[in-house]
Amino acid sequence: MADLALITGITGQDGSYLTELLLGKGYTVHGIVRRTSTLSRSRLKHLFDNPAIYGRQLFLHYADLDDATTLRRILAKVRPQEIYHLAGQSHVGLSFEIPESTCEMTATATLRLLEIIRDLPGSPRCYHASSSEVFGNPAQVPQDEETPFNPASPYGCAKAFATQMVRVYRQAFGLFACNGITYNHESPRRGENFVSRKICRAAAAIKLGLEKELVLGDLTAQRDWGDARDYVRGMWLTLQHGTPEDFVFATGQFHSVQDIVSAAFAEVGLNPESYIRQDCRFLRPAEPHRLVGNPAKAKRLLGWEASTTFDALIREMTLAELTALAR
Ligand code: G4F
Repeated sequence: MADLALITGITGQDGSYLTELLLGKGYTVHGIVRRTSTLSRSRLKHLFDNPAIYGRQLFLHYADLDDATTLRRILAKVRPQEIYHLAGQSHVGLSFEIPESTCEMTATATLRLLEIIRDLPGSPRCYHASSSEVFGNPAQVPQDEETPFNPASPYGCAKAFATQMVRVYRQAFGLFACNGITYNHESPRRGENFVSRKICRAAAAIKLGLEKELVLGDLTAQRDWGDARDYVRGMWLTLQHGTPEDFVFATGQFHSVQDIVSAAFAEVGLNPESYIRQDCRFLRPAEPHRLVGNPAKAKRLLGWEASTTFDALIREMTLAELTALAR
């Protein structure tokens, strides 16, 4: 029987790359999508437009994460062997504005899904997209799978709850449920309101004379930035491992927002100082510090390693923006 996977959040950056990875491995892929008034599925358009894939190897189902009845019905019908739970409100800054719905979509929805999986026959394997934000302001640098949670945002709290619930359901009910604790991961498909894409897009737009300035928040903020395609490979490897375990996926290296600015503007041959303006609108009420991951366990047990350098990633993203905007 062909491998069968179900992805929540299939239309996002990670969902789209994971879909391509699984289809390439011969999987049949089912995705859960929210009904929206616009068709915001550009990341998967090339697959929907391919009649050899869409409706044959790739299927979509409408459901909201707060609709347990529909989720239960879809999972019972599809009977996936692997479930990748990637959906949720993923913007940390926004979670300070909409904390309740962030907790509903990120924390409670994960618990809801675990409850449904608990009742499913066939014990599907489940990957939960956890986040470095669970560590918030961590007591240790770098962080690993044993580092205590200390979230600094509503989003981080919601992810900490969901991550711990995955652990509880694994221990209490024997589910093959795993957390991938991923650090920031970027690509040309990153959403435009995340800082890496925002900067690369602005550098390209300013170069082409389409925009005049780039308005940012904290330029000194540091993160461990990697390539999203490496991280979806980690998701798949997590569910192929013999035992259900949690893994940290990270590069192990810090870079600042200013480093992204410098790399992107260097790529288009401009001096960023002439174009950058800081605005407190983009500052967050609280900012995590010293978030950098130790991926040693993933390397040892899964053979996983980050394959792209920070500079190569920002270069690729900036060139992709130049190409898209020039079109
Ligand atoms: O790109 P960001 O919005 O990513 P953030 O908040 O670190 O969260 C991302 O990574 C997490 C870890 O994997 C995920 F859990 C989460 O879902 C998401 O994918 O911001 C990065 C840094 C922050 O310190 C922010 O304050 O950039 C700083 N920043 C400075 N100016 C800005 C801006 N961030 C945004 N989005 N926009 C700005 O203008």
